[in-house]
Amino acid sequence: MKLIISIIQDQDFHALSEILLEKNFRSTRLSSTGGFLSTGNTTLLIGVEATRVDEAIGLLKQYCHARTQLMNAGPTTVDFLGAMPHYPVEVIVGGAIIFVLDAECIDLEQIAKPQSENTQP
Ligand code: 2BA
Repeated sequence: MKLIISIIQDQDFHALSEILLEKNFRSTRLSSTGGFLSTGNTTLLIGVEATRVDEAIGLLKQYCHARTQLMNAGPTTVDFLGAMPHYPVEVIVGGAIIFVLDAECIDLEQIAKPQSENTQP
């Protein structure tokens, strides 16, 4: 089993989650924040059989798009003298950042006995 961790832009989540459901992939969405831009993004956890990793990555590539985002560059030495305003810099974000990890899945729901069978007589 593999665990795909993918960081995507919030705007791509809706269409991607629909196709993942349609293709019978299970996923969990985490709200996350990029370390560089400090803006919100989405981290998806997708547990999948090793044989379906390529298919899942194909969907991520197809449904997650690169976009440009403007960020204000930090102050320069000249800024401190009040001579130059901050200037916007274009940053290309996405499509999807993808990590694939080996994983074991322990489904407690399936191995635990029902509550009534565990109670003392
Ligand atoms: P952020 O860290 O907010 O980065 C947003 C975009 O800023 C990045 O897009 C990249 O184009 C640029 N960027 C990031 N760090 C930079 C730096 N030190 N210098 C110049 N430009 C920089 P993506 O590469 O598509 O990344 C999108 C988001 O995916 C990132 O948001 C971060 O949340 C995550 N990410 C990317 N690479 C990662 C990694 N190696 N490990 C963990 N998370 C990662």
